[in-house]
Amino acid sequence: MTEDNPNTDPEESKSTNGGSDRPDRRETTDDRSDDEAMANGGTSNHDEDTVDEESKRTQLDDVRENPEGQRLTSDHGVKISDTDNSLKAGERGPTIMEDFHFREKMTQFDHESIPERVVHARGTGAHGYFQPYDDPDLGEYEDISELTKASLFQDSDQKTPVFVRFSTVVGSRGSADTVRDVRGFATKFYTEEGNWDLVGNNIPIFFIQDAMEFPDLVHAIKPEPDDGIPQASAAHDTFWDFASLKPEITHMVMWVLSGRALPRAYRMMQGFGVHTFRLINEAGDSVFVKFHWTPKYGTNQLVWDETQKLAGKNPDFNRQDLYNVIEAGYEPEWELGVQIVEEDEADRFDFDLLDPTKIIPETEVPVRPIGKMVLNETPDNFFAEVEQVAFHPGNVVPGIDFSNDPLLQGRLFSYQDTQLNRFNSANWDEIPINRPIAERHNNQRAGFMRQEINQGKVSYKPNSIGDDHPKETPAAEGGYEHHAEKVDGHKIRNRSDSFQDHFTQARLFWNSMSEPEKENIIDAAHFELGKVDRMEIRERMVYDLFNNVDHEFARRVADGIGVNPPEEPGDELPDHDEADPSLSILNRTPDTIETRKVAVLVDDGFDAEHLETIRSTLEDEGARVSIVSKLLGDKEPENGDAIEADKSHVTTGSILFDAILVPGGEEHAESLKTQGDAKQFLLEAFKHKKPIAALGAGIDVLEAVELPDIELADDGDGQVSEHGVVTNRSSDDLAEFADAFVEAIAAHRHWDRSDSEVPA
Ligand code: HDE
Repeated sequence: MTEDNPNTDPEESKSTNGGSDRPDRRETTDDRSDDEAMANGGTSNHDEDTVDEESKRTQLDDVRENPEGQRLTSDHGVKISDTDNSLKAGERGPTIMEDFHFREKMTQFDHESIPERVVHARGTGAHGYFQPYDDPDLGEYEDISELTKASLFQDSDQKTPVFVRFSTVVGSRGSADTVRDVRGFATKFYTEEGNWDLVGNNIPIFFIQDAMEFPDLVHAIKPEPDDGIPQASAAHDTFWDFASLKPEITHMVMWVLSGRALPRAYRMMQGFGVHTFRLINEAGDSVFVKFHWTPKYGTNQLVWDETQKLAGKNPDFNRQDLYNVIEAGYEPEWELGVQIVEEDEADRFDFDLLDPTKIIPETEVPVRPIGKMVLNETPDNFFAEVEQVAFHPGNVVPGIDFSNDPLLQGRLFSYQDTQLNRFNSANWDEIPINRPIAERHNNQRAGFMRQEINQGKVSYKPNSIGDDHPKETPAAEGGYEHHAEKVDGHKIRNRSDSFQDHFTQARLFWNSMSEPEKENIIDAAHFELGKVDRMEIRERMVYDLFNNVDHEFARRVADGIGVNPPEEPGDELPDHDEADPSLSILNRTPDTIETRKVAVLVDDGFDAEHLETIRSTLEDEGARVSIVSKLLGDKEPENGDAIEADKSHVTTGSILFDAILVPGGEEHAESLKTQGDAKQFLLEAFKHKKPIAALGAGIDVLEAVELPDIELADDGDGQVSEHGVVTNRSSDDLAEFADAFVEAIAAHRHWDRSDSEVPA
């Protein structure tokens, strides 16, 4: 199995077939008859009746290229006899202009890159499908069709293909994955009625309320314009200067300082549509909706020290995780949920549904699960799929519509525009990854890199020559019609009074955090603001923003950044102590260890029975187990067969694992006790709150590193389990021991440890 190491040998995970171990998918489409292709107007290989999970794959198959067993050719199909030497006038002479192969090879290379996304430049993606639940519990609504006519939600037997791209926001394409940042969560649904792009984030709110502020926000948070520093980080003066002058940012800042901005994996984070959208049913009735993605593997975070070390040890940590997990056969899954608010109920909240800096608390409106999304296929080609996928919140299908959220309204312009910059053509929607499986027929023509060959004489409407085709479709037959909302107002450049409360929900978020989460937020503020040079910016953050969220919080932040703690609570401190349990990550850890990574520290002389028994339980539960040793090669146990180490200390580290096991065996334990790397592995895992288990003499290694305030099992104690450290001197009941370890891993992190004196 390949592990999360940047130096992974590609040979480990790929075999033949042009470096790919998947079937040559081109074969499947070659069977398609010409008639079929013609019937689809040459634009799609599917008609509406055949849209299913495979539809998008089959369409992509047409353009896959596989070099296995093939000859090298030019771009124009001419076989090449030598691709190492340019054509020269004499052996040591100058290169000749006529060398078309040299010119083509070099020109193609010179033009290989396209502009990176202005935000969300770094990401990764995967294919999968969405499937509605049969008979979801919709509360007062009988059926999903009462809420929306969108066809992808109607039939629980229908799987709609999706492509999802996850991303960081601030860093450039080559930056590290584990920085403190919001994560993008963008889903393209290839529905039979056209593409729907749900372009969301892993945090349910945003920094600003109006699209007009976006360029300022992004300029403030990106590297500073004079020195281009820092990369992929908010910890610098310009971001906090902007923030300290924009109280509307307070709620988002609380989320960004929390563990939400340090996801353990893309498959372990929630996703949100953020804005209020509309659902529209057949009768044309509208309800407001917020979209939620809830991960099957739970919402889990990394700890700060770990993220910083990962950024060096494996900057591709999240990207590689998603790839490896899917390649290993796991299927990351999310539940799609909706919060529904009737139009005439919209005024009952003490915030504005159109304000993107607000959530609808789950204590007020429940999230109703309506379907699931499964990711089950990695891309074949990073550039063609992940880099070229282009999202646009304006891509909606009948049954889904917009609200007047001024941030959303601005996005409806920006995404189309940014794609023109990235692709240099309005034809970006024809690229295979962006092309719908629904048929396309219109009079939009030509332009750079046009792929379609539009037949016929007419490219205008109305026309009589082509019988007025392609014809419009009335709403009753599936044509998109915008919701006929009544709008009446003066033309003004203003912010609604209903957008002015910036602290009530920031306080709700703070109140909803567990004590360790609160400490994480304070530590994060100490880091972020500790890097701000200008004292007045630090002071404004404490006095004008944090002191209006919680007085004690503001004082604790002030203490760590050289600011005088405020004496009194802020003038705008909300008078409430409400909390919403759904906001705490700690309430979102499911009872499963599927996909978790466990390192077993071994050296010669380990107890093979320990290792094999625990390993088989962990693997039965879906965990991934790696043998880690000082050096690679075979390790001889005191009993049983030798095993091969998967990783050595130089090629891995505790930060790449979720849990650690030290089996028994006298000689092996004695050796581990003398290895600084092994001791560091344990101390660091302990400091990062990870579950640790040791058996027999393996406990001696834990004793040697002196874990503070942890009772370890002694002879006759039986099993001892404390703060996620599970130990047993005896091998009498290994099954019980394995179960206790599984339970400790399922808890993910053990926040109740006192580890401040651990040096790691
Ligand atoms: Fe984006 N955003 N955004 N954004 N956004 C882009 O589009 C923009 C916002 C989000 O994986 C850009 O194709 C404006 C909120 C994701 O390809 C650009 C505003 C949310 C992605 C753009 C916002 C998002 C983007 C850059 C304020 C969560 C990555 C490249 C009005 C609901 C999609 C691109 C991918 C990307 C503009 C705010 C999510 C420039 C103007 C709020 C996940 O068009």
